[in-house]
Amino acid sequence: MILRTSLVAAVALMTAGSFAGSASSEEHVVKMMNANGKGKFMLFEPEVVHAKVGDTVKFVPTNKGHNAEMIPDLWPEGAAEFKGDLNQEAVLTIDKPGIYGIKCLPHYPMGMIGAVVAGDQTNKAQLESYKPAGSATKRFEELKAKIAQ
Ligand SMILES: [Cu+2]
Repeated sequence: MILRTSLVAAVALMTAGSFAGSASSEEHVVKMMNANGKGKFMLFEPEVVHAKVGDTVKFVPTNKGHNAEMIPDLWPEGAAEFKGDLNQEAVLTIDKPGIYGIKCLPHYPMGMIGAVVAGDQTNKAQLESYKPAGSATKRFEELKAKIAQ
């Protein structure tokens, strides 16, 4: 009798997660998703992150086909530019107070936008002047309500 034993090799990927930073700075995580199970498709979850200067926001490709990059018309003056690659994690460092508009390039016309708000909303006027594309308009109205909270 031959006993067949299938060995499953479990490979644990250990990530060295010790980011150098002050003890008070936080890392926020935003998922890039195809659906949230509540009738919303192509989204950042959460859509709005309330952070503080010095924090980081990590955008994680929970589903494929997404990226995270800056909305140039909704970006704090002097803040570093930000553009994540498709299907890749991208980490935004909050170096200035203000409102950071984020979009997924492929799904921007479907309304895949988000925002990070940190400290004083120095560029609040951009919330009024920014004109999103296509059906991003509806999402942007929701976004504004969440930014105001
Ligand atoms: Cu997307």
